[in-house]
Amino acid sequence: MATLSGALIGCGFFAVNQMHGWRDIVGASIVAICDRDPERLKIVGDQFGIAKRYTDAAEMFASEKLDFVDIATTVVSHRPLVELATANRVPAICQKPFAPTLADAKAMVEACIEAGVPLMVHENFRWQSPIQAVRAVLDSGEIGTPFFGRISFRSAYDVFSGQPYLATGKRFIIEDLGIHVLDIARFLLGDVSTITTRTARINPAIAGEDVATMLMDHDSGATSVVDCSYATKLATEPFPETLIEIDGDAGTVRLAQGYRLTVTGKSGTAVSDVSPPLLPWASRPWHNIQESVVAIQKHWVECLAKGTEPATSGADNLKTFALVEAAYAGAASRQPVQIDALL
Ligand code: NAD
Ligand code: 89Y
Repeated sequence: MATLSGALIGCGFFAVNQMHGWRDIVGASIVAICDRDPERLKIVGDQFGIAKRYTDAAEMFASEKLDFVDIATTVVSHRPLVELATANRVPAICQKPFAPTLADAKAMVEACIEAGVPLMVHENFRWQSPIQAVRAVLDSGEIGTPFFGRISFRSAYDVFSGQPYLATGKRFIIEDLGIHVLDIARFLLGDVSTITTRTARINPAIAGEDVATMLMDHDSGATSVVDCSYATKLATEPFPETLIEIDGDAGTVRLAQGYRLTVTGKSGTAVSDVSPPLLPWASRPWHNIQESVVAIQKHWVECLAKGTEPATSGADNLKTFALVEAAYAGAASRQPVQIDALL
């Protein structure tokens, strides 16, 4: 397989994981990087030995012959950068949250479809190996047909020191973290018809909500609760583990803190350790997320090679993003929100 030439835009806090990921992947390599901040450009360029460096993305597209671009900037720049990639006919990966609004996200998907340019949202949480292990249990039929799920992320980890912008936005936990947990709910239980949401802000030092509880009806008939908090102090800090409970008509699956998977089903009860591997460049507790970065980037390279649609394509991610918009609307109105009406 020929090696794909990629470029990365946005050399900030999280992009370093993506750069490590690209270094681990056969079949793709990063040939150029871009950041409007020369200091970040130098840090990442020097760390990963990338000579071609740009402070302007348009200039990079004009100068480089690229097979794909990996957009790792924060949300406000996602639409202009995806549109720039599309105008240059370069397949694009875009970090989450996909866009500031669902209308922007739809326009981005439309632009890529019209230009015939592949687009994947870097929605990596469903690629975490413990989450994939839960999905494999469901696929095995061991617990039968799911009728209930709880997908839970509760922590008091200080995410603000690494990502200070998270403390200042009017929206916080649903847009930043809940988006992943909602996507996991879709991944495990299927698409959603209705969502009911309650939010709270417990930490007085931040602008947005840091607690969200969402009740969802899935098209399959299952009901789920997605609950997220960055205001939950626990004896052992679980960051960044997503805990999962799914009840099926033939059994149950539980992903508990410490990556302990318990399956009770047609063949009895089995307990296993589904801890993610600690990659050589990774560091605890982020290793779970870091491994999923490699997995989703590998998936992208495979999809480009085969000409198939990525699991978290732009079009797919509209359904996750609609849940985010619906959650905020429903938290404000205190009414259930129908998802189909938004799509
Ligand atoms: P950051 O602020 O540390 O880095 C963003 C970088 O992009 C900055 O260096 C900035 O100068 C650069 N930039 C912004 N606009 C640009 C433009 N138009 N052209 C060139 N460079 C530009 O942010 P971060 O914490 O690394 O987050 C980046 C994105 O990654 C966010 O959307 C965040 O939600 C997401 N993120 C995802 C995960 C995950 O697990 N998927 C985890 C953390 C962060
Ligand atoms: O930005 C968030 C994400 O995507 O994963 C965890 C995080 O870094 C903080 O909530």
